[in-house]
This record gives sequence, C-alpha cells and structure tokens, in this order.
Amino acid sequence: MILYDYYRSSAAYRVRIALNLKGLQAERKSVHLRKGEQRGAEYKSVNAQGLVPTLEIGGLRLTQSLAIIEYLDEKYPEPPLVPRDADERAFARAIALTIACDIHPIDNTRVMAYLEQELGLDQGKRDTWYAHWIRLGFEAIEKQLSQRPVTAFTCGATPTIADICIVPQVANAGRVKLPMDPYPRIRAINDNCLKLQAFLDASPEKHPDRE
Ligand SMILES: N[C@@H](CCC(=O)N[C@@H](CS)C(=O)NCC(=O)O)C(=O)O
Repeated sequence: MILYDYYRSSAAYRVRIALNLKGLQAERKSVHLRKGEQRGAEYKSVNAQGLVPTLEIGGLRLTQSLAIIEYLDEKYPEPPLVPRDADERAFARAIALTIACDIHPIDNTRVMAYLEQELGLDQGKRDTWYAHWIRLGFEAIEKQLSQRPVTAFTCGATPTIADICIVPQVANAGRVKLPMDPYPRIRAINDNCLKLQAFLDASPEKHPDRE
C-alpha cells in the first residue's frame, strides 16, 4: 500500500487518520505541494486531478479522500468508520461532506494561489477569505451538532468519517487563528479525537516530511 501524501494536506491527513484507526501501514510518498510537484507529469500520471491523496492498494490507484476512506471501511470493516445505522450514517456523511465539499475546496492551495497570483489579493485578504468559508461551514455544523445529544464524537462513542474530517479542518482554522469559542461542540469533538493515538500520529506535527 502506498499513500501519496503531503504533511500539510488536510485531505491526506484524513486518510492518514483512517489508516491509523484501521491499524494499516502504508508506504509514504511525499508530493511537495508548495513546490508544485502535484502538477508535474509524473504525479499527474498517478492522479489525473493533480491532488493528494492517492492510495495505491491491490493494483488500484484510489483518489478522493472520502472515497478512499469508504473503500478502506468496506475492505477492513473493523473498527467501522461509517456508522452501520442508516440515520447515523447519513449524518456522519453530511458532516464529512460539509467539510470536504463546501469548505475545503474553496480554501485549497490552488484557489489560494489564484487569489494571490491572478487576482492580486494580499495575505490579509487571503486569510479573510480562508477564514470566511470555514466560519460559514462551522456555524452550520455547530448548529446541527447542538440539536443532538452530547457524545464524545460526532456519532456516539467512537470516531467516524465525520470526526476524521473535523480534525484536519480545525487544524486549518488554526492556521488563520479563527476563534473557536463559537463552536464548543466542534472543539470538544476535536479535543476528544486528539486524545487518540491514531489521530495524534496522523497530525502534520508528527509527519516525517514536516518542514
Ligand atoms: N476532494 C479531494 C481534495 C484533494 C485536495 O484538494 N488536496 C489538496 C491538498 S489538501 C491538494 O492536493 N491541493 C493541490 C493544489 O491545490 O494544487 C479529496 O478529498 O481528496
């Protein structure tokens, strides 16, 4: 198994957490996003989108972090990362997709580079943009969580795909110092996740390629 990875990539961070929760080892190949390696022909032959992560497994090249996590969950069912109950599964996926579809892509490296290079936005304006989309998404997630009983993780006593998406997104919020006070439920889930070794070991701070 080979994970094409970058320490600061929150999408790759999701897959690192999932692999750790499943107790799976993957060889790591670093794709240096700041040097633009993701856009080179070599990596584009691995991942046509030029995005990390990619997971090579059993002769397949899997792309898209949530598709990778769902694949791992089907192939290695324990511990389950997607709730088996349909209602809970829908909620876990909704939270994961709020982050993966409606927050993260608007703040992606290539979007931020476009704002800087094509639209001439300075760092302050880029940070305002970055924080704005996280705030909008977190407000909605916090509201949805507040309508449910308090549990250690999004869907009960064990982490799921929702928590796997929350932790890297909270880390991204930290990069622009987004105040987290308005989101106590998200904060509590993040804190609970970060008590688990699987989450800690996947963090950018612990990444062997960290700069
Ligand atoms: N929806 C994709 C997003 C992948 C993605 O955007 N990865 C970012 C890093 S977090 C990337 O490779 N960015 C490179 C770029 O924007 O040029 C997934 O979940 O895998």
